[in-house]
Parts: sequence; structure tokens; C-alpha cells
Amino acid sequence: MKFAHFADVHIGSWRDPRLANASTEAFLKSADMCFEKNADFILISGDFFNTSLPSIDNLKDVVKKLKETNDRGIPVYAIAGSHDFSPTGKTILDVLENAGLLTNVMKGSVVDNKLQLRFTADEKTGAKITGIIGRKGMLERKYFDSLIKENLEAEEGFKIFMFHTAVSEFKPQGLEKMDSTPLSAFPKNFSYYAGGHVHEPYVKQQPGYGTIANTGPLFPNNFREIEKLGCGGFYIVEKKAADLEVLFERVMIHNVFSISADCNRKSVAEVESAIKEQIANKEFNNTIVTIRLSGKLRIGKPSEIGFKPIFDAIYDKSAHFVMKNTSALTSSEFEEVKISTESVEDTEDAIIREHLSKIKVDNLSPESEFELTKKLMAALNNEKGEGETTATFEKRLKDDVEKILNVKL
Ligand SMILES: [Mn+2]
Repeated sequence: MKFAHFADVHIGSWRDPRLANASTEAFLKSADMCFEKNADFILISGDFFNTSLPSIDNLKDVVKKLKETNDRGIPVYAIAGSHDFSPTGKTILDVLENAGLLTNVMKGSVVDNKLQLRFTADEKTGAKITGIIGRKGMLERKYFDSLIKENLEAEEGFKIFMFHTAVSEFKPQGLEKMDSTPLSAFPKNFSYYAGGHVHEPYVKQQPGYGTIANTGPLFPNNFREIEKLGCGGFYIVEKKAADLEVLFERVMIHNVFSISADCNRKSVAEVESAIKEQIANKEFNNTIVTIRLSGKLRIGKPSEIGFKPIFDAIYDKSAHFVMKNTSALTSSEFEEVKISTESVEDTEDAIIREHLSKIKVDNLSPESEFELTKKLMAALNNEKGEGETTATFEKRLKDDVEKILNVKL
């Protein structure tokens, strides 16, 4: 038995036209790699899409590849991740499942307020697969906390548990503050735990449980991930007698070249020449170039750094994309502003939490107020979909907000 484990594909994650197709390309390439390696099936552990309403162009390419995958007799098993849902719980994965292109393996029923999951059996290999979806604001914790584990743990055979949440015990360095689910909430005695959500790969052997793996994204999704991971990838898992071999397959779409400069006690001109020095005599064919500046400038302000000529010079050396990060750059001319280097979502969460209960909202508990605020923000963050008229978009937005607030506008 040999299978592939993808997660956090985030189709459509980049807005810039130069990177807008990168995650789709990574998916197409990864599927082709699975064909070459004769994988029996493919797992996608959440966040297949970056939004609940992906662009038609990306969707067209993805659907075509899913069709080819199925035609080759390679089934795709998936769970939804926090990004796959609209604020009212809709996901494009349902459309793909109804078209027979993938199987959502979080299937089960509610018994006495408890969640009873059942397995989906892979016909060819006999592998038994189940899992728990990820939701925004850690709503998946409710599923874990109400999960009936006995039937899952007692089941015989090769079992796979798919999940889209951070495991508290295995949070990577730098992501310690991420909300997470403790191992104790997971059912024991599975052969393989196929994780997503944490955008960094790791494989752990956990006594009593089994192999727990998190693949990270197929293509990096932001500046930090490009800088840290360089490229994304997935696991090819092969059952060899009693052992599982888990190999990371790198998926190269673009090369990455990262520049960082410590600007402490430097002038703007000195910073500019430090960057120019790092790009001299280099070519950047099909390369994403990242520039990270940090420290406190001695003379001048961050806004005075002439990025335009630097970017132009890098593009002249055939770079595919250039991006900069100056969030840790300050000036002695201004008071330091406290900026968190965490994700936008973490920063949002921190700001909401700071302001909870400052206005009275319907006697809501702080936790419900937090969830309501998050849902409203997600709904209002929704963009007009492709082919959607302004009127339908407005109606969709209004319907979403009405459902969240439980009122008629
Ligand atoms: Mn993700």
C-alpha cells in the first residue's frame, strides 16, 4: 500500500497575478508526482481551497486534474479545513463530492450529543479512513471533545485518521502560541494520522497512537513561509511489512532567494547599498526574491528606503516575484510601534480579545462574543465571486449576516 498525504493546498491563496496560479500549479504537479509513484490514493487534510468560493480558472484546472486522478483509479479522500468554509458553513468540497471527484471522510452521526464517526474503506487497499474537519476559531474542538473513541480504537485493520488542527504537543518553534488540540483528544491505535493546518512539515512516532504527520502547505502561503520553507511538499507513505515509510516530496514551482539585512545603526543609504551588494552578480531565473529588513535606523525613516530601483534591478535579473517585509524595521526618529510578527488572524484574535465586553451585546458571554465577531468579520471579508452580479453578491452577504446575527435585515 502506498498513498500520498497533502494538506493546506490553499488554491487561490496569492492575490498578486504573478503568484495567483502558484498553489494550483503545485497541486497539478503533486498529482502528477503521485501518478508517477503509483500512489493508491490521495489524502487532502483540509484547506484544499483558500476560500469557499474559488476562482473559476483555478477551479477548472483543479477539477480537470481530480477527474484525471479518478480516471486513473486513484481515489481522493478529504476533510475540510478552516479556509474551505463560507461563514454559514458552505464548502465547495460538497460540490466536488457530489460530482464524484473526492470523498469527504468525516462521516458519522450524533448519538446522545456525542459524535460517532464511521470509516470510509478504500476499495483497493482496504485502508479505513475517517477524520475531523477544521473550523475557524477552533470550533473543531467541540467535535474532538464530543468524539466517541471506543468504536474507532477497537476497529481492526490499517486505519487513517485525518485532522486539521495543531497538536499541542507538536507545535513547531515560532508557532507556540497557536491554538491547538491536545493528543489526549485524539483516538488512539491508528496506523497513520494525516494532519493539516500547521504550515510546517513534521513526522512523529507516538506510542499508543502511531505515526503522526503534518505535511505543511503544497506551496508556501505568505512571506514567512516562502522564506522559511522555500518550497512546499507532501508525504508519500508506504506500508512495508510492519513498518511505515514516510518520505517528504518537495514540490518546486519557483526557486527562492532570501535577502535579510540588519539595519541597526545604519542610514537609509547604507541599507540600500547593503541590499544591492547581496544582489550583485546574481541572476534570479524563475526565482521569488524576499527582502527582510530589521533593526533601528540611525538616520532616516523606513519609508525613505528606495525600494523601487532595487525591485527594478531584481526584476531586470529575471526574478519571478520580489517581495519585502519591513515589519521589524524602526527608526530612531520615531517611537517604536509594537508589531506582532504572528499571522494576521492571530493579530486580529488578540485585538478582538482585548476589546471583549467593552460594549454590551445581548448578554453574550465573552467567548460567544468572540465567535460572533469572528464570524461577522469573515462574512464581511467575503469578496464578490466570479460571475456573481453586485445584486446577488449583496444578497449573499446580507443572507450570511442575517444568519449569523439571527435577525432579518
Ligand atoms: Mn492552512
